[in-house]
Amino acid sequence: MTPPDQIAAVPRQRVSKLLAPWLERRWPAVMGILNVTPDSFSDGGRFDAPERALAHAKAMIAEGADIIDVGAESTRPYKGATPVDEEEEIRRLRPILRDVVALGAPVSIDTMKGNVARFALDCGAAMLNDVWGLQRDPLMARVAADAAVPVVIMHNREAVDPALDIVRDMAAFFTRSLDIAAKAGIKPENIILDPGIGFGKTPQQSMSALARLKELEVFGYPILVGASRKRFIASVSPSEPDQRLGGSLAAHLLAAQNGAKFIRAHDVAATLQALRVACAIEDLR
Ligand code: HH2
Repeated sequence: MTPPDQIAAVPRQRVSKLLAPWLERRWPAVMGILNVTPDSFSDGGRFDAPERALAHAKAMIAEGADIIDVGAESTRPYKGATPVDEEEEIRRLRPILRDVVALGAPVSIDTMKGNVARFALDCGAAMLNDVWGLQRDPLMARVAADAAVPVVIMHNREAVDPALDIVRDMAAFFTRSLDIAAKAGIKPENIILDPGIGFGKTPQQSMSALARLKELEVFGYPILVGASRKRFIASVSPSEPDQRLGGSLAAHLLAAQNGAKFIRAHDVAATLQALRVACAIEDLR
């Protein structure tokens, strides 16, 4: 796949200070998931009490998480989450965010809303993660540009279309997002692309995206993959979300082998161990 003309691959002469050590490392950075929601698909309601949220963040950092990704609105890739307004999202974040930041690991905020992103940055968040790739709220790109922090641009679709070539669809989506980013003044070294496993995709399309991950390299940006506990795993091996560790590890190892530099995962210790062991073996080739 070739990138469309107007977004010729960006050589990263400049590298974000925050991202540089992870981009140079042999195995990907692991982003531990902290959902302070009542309804997330695999852990909804487990960490919405502030003390439990903080304890979970602490545990993930102790397990080696490089980044903590905090989300206060479930995006439920397949079941149709209840959307919440920005006041509710901020109300869920307010009691915990500064305390999570104080633990010392860089914090990313998983939101599609500019005002929530701004609130999180004011609390010390170091990164933005937008599951609508800057295309939902026009304020997001401006907030990201002003703060000059890394931003994850994730592919998403309103509706599933099994007939689509999903990687082609991603190319068109990323072209729009990158155009928005450029116009807002987001620096290329702050951009990370994400195929959005499970979002607006059939299980087959999620697996195609993983199989063809290398095709996204033409854009010239680091890739993040979040396959943790997602439904495509159950399409191969029927299981509930909390029984999908094996499938998550398989998908994340293949993603790492295909160039992913960031892995978003619920199970930090197991994910890091798998990545490091695979890397140690590959080093002996
Ligand atoms: N997946 C989820 C949420 N945010 N962000 C990125 N960049 N990539 C992903 O694949 C991704 C994401 C869905 O997982 P989870 O947070 O566990 O569930 P929920 O959205 O129901 O809270």
